[in-house]
Amino acid sequence: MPHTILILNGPNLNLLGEREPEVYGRTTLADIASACDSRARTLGLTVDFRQSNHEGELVQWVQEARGTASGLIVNAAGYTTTSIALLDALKTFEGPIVELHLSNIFRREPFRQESYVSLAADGIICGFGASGYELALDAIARLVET
Ligand code: CA2
Repeated sequence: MPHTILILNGPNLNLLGEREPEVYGRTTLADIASACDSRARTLGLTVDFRQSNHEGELVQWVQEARGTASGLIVNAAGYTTTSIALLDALKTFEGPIVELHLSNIFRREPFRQESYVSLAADGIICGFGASGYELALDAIARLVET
């Protein structure tokens, strides 16, 4: 059975490609999901790609991932810097976690750098735009094998 990687996207990422293209690019979330599917196939992985604007739903999905997913890739968007609930859920997950951001949060406002997700993540990929998702899959493929 191939490993399943759950890719979680937080609030407003459903608007990717439609607003603020100068910051987040022109690629839509559907484009990213399809690029992830194809990268995952190459790596021998299965992806479960989701987006929610609701904190509780993201928490629920992390809880459900215990026992069904081998690794998590998380772009928690605005909840990155606010959600202790999401951090608590992530800490219960036993597999590897990669934190992901499209933009380089370290070149942006200081409040974007105070990440709760980082406290549960094995590593962070940020600043590579949409291709960061494929880089995150490459990274997690190595982590699930070790
Ligand atoms: O760079 C990232 O991926 C972020 O996680 C994106 C979040 C931001 O709050 C983080 O600091 C960094 C914002 C996601 C909002 O997505 C939009 C997409 C298109 C148009 C407007 C917002």
